[in-house]
Amino acid sequence: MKKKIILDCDPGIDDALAIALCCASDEIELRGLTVTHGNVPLSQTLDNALGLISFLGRDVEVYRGTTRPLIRKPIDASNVHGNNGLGGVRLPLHSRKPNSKRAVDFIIEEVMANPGEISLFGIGPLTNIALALRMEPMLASAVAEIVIMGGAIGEGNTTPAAEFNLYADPHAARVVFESGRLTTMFGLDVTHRALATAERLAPLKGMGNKVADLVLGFMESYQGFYADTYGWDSPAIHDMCTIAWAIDPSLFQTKRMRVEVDTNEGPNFGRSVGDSLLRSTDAALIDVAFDVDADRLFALFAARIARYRN
Ligand SMILES: [Ca+2]
Repeated sequence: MKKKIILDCDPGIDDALAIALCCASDEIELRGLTVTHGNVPLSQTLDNALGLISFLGRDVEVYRGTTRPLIRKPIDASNVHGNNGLGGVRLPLHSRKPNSKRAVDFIIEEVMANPGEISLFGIGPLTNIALALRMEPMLASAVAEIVIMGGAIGEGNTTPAAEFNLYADPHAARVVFESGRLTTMFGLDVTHRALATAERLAPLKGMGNKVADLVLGFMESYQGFYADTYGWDSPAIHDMCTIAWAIDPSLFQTKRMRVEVDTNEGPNFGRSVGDSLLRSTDAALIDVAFDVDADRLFALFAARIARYRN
């Protein structure tokens, strides 16, 4: 049976890879893209989502989400993703418009109309999902699962303690972690093991399709940040891990942990604190991904990108 997904995103280079994989995979029924502020401001993430769906030639509705976090001051990651959120790579002009329904209303209506069937995948700051959980108290019991790219049990990337998606809205993340429906977390512990090396990207070269060429353009621009920050030859493709897992969970190893989000302002603001010994009985009990068969993940990705036709 197909997994029915609402993808809440902030494209974002790695979001773009996740969307491209999602739209080429018949294991997934993408019910809609809801867009949030995040890597760049909402006006840009929304336009990127619309431009990507148009470029991929898919008939998926895009919903406008929140422009700001719940409480904290807005931040972005344009230092990683460039001012346009796509590493300066330009998508062709498009005429797509967002659906007139708000993202939070769409999430609530779609989940409540299909109880137990819809998975919410959050691959940006979790503001939209948190607001939906607060607006509709029955949402948590009606959603099939919530899966996120976010957090880090180990070191963060935006601060030493915090990963970007959680740091960009720690209060929203806390609402999601405390909802009882977060099942699986793909944090830096695993996404930093999914690096787009030259060998893993090689099948995309000469594929002769425009989506493969777009991905290679993204990776080239993305590479600079990883070289400058970490001294790595290859960038991480964070968000794409969630969709790869939805297609083939055997790519990943997970560990059941209790995890909570620190919302105290200070050095641990936005940190996801993991407890592998399950001592903190109030914290969310979730599966934390910590390893991936990255060669097989990229083989899957390349095979799916090959399905696009110019
Ligand atoms: Ca993202």
